[in-house]
Parts: sequence; C-alpha cells; structure tokens
Amino acid sequence: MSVVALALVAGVHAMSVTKLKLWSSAACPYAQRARIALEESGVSYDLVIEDLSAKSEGFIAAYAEANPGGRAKVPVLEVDDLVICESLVITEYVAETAWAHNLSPEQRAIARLMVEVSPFSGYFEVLKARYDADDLADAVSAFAAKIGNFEKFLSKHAAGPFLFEDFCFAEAAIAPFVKRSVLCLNHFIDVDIRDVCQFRNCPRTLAFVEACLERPSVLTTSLPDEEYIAGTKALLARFDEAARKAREKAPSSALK
Ligand SMILES: N[C@@H](CCC(=O)N[C@@H](CS)C(=O)NCC(=O)O)C(=O)O
Repeated sequence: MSVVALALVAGVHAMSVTKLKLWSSAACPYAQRARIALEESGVSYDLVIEDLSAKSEGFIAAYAEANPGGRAKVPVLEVDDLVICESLVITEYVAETAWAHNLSPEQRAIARLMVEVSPFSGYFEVLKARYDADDLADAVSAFAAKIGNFEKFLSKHAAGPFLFEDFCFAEAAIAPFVKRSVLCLNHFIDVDIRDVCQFRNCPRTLAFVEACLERPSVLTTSLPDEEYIAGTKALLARFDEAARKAREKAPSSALK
C-alpha cells in the first residue's frame, strides 16, 4: 500500500507524512498553479526557485525522472519517490491527495472542462495585436466573446463564485492566468476585464475573477504587479523581435 493510501486508511492528512519538494520559478503561471494547490492543502513543502536561464543539474535530473527526454520545465513536484511534472497533473494530484474535500468523477470532469474553456490564458494573444488598431479591436472582441461563453459555462455549472462550494483544482489552475490577464490587459492596452464583464453582462465571471484575485493562496504565491509587467514587457519584446525577423525573411520567400 502506498504512503498516501496508508495515510488515508489511518485517517491522517495524506501528505503530512511525506516529504515534498516543488521546483518552481519566480514568475511562471504554470508553477504558480502547483504552488496554489500546495498552499490550499496546508502541507509544508520545500520550494526551489529555479533560474530557467541557467537550469541546475538537480532540476534537470528531477525533470528527467518525471519525463525522460523532455525539455526541463517547471513545475516539478517530488513526493518521496514519486516525481511528476506538468502543472495540471501536479495540481490535480495535490488536490486529490491533500485537500479535505474530494470530487466525484462527474465533478472532476466538469472541473477539467472549466480549465479547458477558461478564456484567461488568451490575454497574451490580445497583447500581441496591440500595434494595429483594427487587429487589436478584433482581438479584444474575440477575448470578450470568450468571456461571454465562460459566463454561460458558469451559469450552467457553478454553485457560487467558484465552480463548487469550495475552491478546487480548476480554480488553482485558472487563477494564475486571471491574475496576469487582469493586470496586463489593464497595463498594456487599458482594458479592464472587470469592465468587460460588466458591459457584457457577465456577473458570474466578474465574481469568479474577483474571488480568484482575493484568494489568500493566490495572493501569497503572486509576485508584486511590477514584476509581472516587467516580465510581460520582456516577453513581448522577444515576440516583436521574432516577428521582425520573420518579416525580413518574407520578401525573399515571396519572390520564389
Ligand atoms: N505544459 C507545462 C508548461 C510549463 C512551462 O512552460 N514552464 C516554463 C516556465 S513558465 C518553463 O519551465 N520553461 C523552461 C524552458 O522551456 O526551458 C505545464 O503545464 O507545466
């Protein structure tokens, strides 16, 4: 019997008997998913903040243990001898083994679906369109339409501001993108998601956004706003540079 199963049989908080280590990085939204899940569980864990531009041997080895041959990415979670990667796998594992409440298979299916249909990770595509007024208007309106669809999903399935009575792994997975989308759309293109929710008559999405932003596990695992803005600025600059290089190549290929 595994340590976790043993602990469950004994009625002990499953992960309190194990040693946990999370390989993370300062600003990664995927790693933040795992941290939110761990914070929600209340278990203690070792946190390693990895510099992704100079990955440590320990991190590369841990990732290879979880996914042999893959490019090492955060998050990686070690639970005694178990080593797993991929933020959704980790988030769901932590929720299943360490949170007080467990979801039925049907609830898990709906929660996974919510992660799939969530619009918030699309904010970066909107930012990429910021140089051209028409492209930007199209991108904002596509984003707003997805918020409208999310509202329909919440109206059909959600109990309150969150999907179920308690914050679940789906909110842990979505919240890092809520945080970044609200902040960055506001900062870079002066679009407030909360206004979009109001104009589009999406009260459930507005309540969901506000509840995610106020959640203590989200607050304690977030960086100061300026750091997300600086990081996004650097990422956008890298995309601009790649796009410029692609444009430079385009005329010669068009002549062929
Ligand atoms: N699908 C992965 C994505 C994780 C990911 O992209 N992590 C980035 C940081 S935000 C990373 O570690 N990048 C390092 C690299 O690509 O070398 C997950 O959900 O965990």
